[in-house]
Order: sequence, then structure tokens, then C-alpha cells
Amino acid sequence: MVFLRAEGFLGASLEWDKEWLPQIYKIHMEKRAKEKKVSPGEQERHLLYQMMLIRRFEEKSAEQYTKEKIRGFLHLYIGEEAVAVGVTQALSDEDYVLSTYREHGHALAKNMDSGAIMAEMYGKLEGCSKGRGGSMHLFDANINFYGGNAIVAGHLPMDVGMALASKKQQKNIITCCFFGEGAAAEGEFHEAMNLAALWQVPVLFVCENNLYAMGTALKYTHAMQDLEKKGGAYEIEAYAVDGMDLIAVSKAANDAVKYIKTNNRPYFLVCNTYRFRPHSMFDAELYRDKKEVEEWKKKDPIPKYQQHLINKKLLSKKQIDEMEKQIEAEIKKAVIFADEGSWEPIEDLTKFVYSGQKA
Ligand SMILES: Cc1ncc(C[n+]2csc(CCOP(=O)(O)OP(=O)(O)O)c2C)c(N)n1
Ligand SMILES: [Mg+2]
Repeated sequence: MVFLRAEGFLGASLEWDKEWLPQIYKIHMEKRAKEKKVSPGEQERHLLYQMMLIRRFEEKSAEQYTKEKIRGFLHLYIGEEAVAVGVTQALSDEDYVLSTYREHGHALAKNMDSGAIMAEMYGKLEGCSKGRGGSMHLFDANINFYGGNAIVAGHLPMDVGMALASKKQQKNIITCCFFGEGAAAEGEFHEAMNLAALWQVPVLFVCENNLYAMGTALKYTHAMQDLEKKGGAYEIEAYAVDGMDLIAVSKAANDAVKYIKTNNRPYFLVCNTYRFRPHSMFDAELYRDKKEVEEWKKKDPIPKYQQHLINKKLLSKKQIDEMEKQIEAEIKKAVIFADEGSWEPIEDLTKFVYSGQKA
């Protein structure tokens, strides 16, 4: 685990030039490899920082969307932050992560640079996918973050393939795949689970059960709604956890990682959670009661974890306010980076489509 954001690693000493981005990540990875967890509470404060960063970053994204700085699709993760942060803290930097179109939180938890994400959503060349992917296609192989995948469940077979490759290459890494409960009703989910178990590959399947697939509630998509039980059909070890509780998710994810490493087998973790916002920016939310949303907001993982750290005397209210300011500064910097970014020249548009030119 590293402290990239809390320490402001991407500081003024490095130019925000597009040519520099891969180099920045290289240096960043080297720096991270040397870092060690130090003083008591540092890890906990870092996890809180990440959850708060995800929340504020997405609130800013919604704002930029209404200003038409961000166009196209935008799916917010607000309410589900404990899942991305709790699971990712259990992984190493070398582990692979794949996600859905609701992936800003996973990318930030994997330490993707917030400026590169904002620029991507703006469609700017300095974005992590050169502005060609947008919100749903964040990608950066340098930090082992393999999307941002827009097809529901489409990344599950890729996840198993990547884990098989790493097994054959004798790399001691895990491939972690985040997906919604809607994806767990798709054929790819079952095919992926079957092959992962058959080939005994090191995959961590993480189902984010937020109870809705667009406007369709869980009870209308799954005959059997205790999703973790689906692991049994493939003899995959499975567990369901309260996805609104960072401590519970972290513990469950640590246990899952330990299991995968010890047994060289896949694991299925179901995180029961809730999205506080609509499915996307085009959703009138006619399928759920406002009271239900308000009830779930009482389980907000961020104030819950803040209170926990205060009770444990690992953090004061004043320090939380300082953290808010630090996050505000980081997001401001990300917005400036995106605002000042450049548009890809029209003559480059045919590049990286079918040609062999490397991006
Ligand atoms: C194969 C496929 N079918 C339909 C869609 C349209 N679609 C986009 S998101 C979504 C809901 C998926 O819900 P879930 O897996 O629970 O994830 P959540 O959005 O709740 O995070 C659907 C049906 C799609 N992108 N891909
Ligand atoms: Mg869902």
C-alpha cells in the first residue's frame, strides 16, 4: 500500500506533459516498491483519504457533466466506495484489476492519477486512454488497471484468461474482477466461474450487489438472491460481506487473497452495497422509492469510518477537515489539468484503430 495521493507525489517537479505520463508511472511504481507502512494509523488514514477522494472526485465529475465539460456516459459509484477501497488495499501493486463502466472508484483506489482520469472524461489527449475511451474506458497497463469495460459481464472471461496467463508465467499475482449483480445473471459469469474453477486460476471475483441493474431490481433478475451461493455450483469458495463497512470489506478481502495465494484457487466475494445516485446521468429513478435511498444513506461508509478512526484516536475532526482541503486541492489540480489538455488532431484519428502502431 502506498501514500501517493496523501503525499502529493505528482508534485510540481514533474511536467504534466503527455510524453511524461508513462515515465511518471514508472517512477511512481519504483517509489511505491520501496515504501513501507510506518506510523500507527497511517494505513487507516490513507484508506479514508481514498474513499473521500472517490466521493469528491465523482461529485466534481457530475458538476463538470452539467457544464458539458464531460459528455457521453457517466456512471457514478457514490455510496459504494468501501468496496473498491477495501478490496484494493488487499491487493499488491502487481495484481491485475478489471472493472465495469462504473470504475472511477476502482481506478482511483488502484492509484490512477486523478488528472489523467478527468482528462480522459473530457476526451483530452492527456487522458489515460488518450481521450478515446471516456468515463467507461479508463485503462492503464502501467498500474495494472485493465479497464473500464462497458459490456455487462464482458470482462469476466478476460479476467480468467489473464489469470491463466499469469499462472502459466508463474507470476505470483491475483486477477481481481469487479462486476455488478446484473452481470452475475449473464452467461459469461457462469462460463468464467466454471473455467476459473476447472483451471484453478488465481482470480478474485468481486460482485458489487447494489440491488439494481439499471432500473431492474435484484428480485426480477435472480431466481436465487443469495448470490454467494452461486459459488457452490462451481466449488468456488465464497463469502458475502456488508459492502457499506470498510473494515468488514477489508477483512473479507484480506481473507480472500490469503485463500487464493494458499490454495491456488479462485474466490467469490459478494459485497452487498448501494448506489446513492441514479444508474447514470440519464435516469429518472422511477423504479425505487426515495425513502429507500434515504435509508441506505444512513449506512454511508465514509462517516462510519471517520467515526471509527476518531473513536480509536487515530484521527481528529480537525485532521478530517485538513484532509478535505487536501482532496479539494487534488481535484482542483485534476480539473485544471483536464481544462488545459489538448484535443487530438484530426489527422491522428485513424491511428491505433487497425494499424500496428502502438499507443
Ligand atoms: C451485454 C450488455 N447488456 C446490456 C447492457 C446495458 N447495461 C448497461 S449497465 C446495465 C446494468 C448492469 O447492472 P449491474 O451489473 O448490476 O451493475 P451496476 O450498474 O449496478 O453497477 C445494463 C443492462 C450492456 N452494457 N451490456
Ligand atoms: Mg447492480
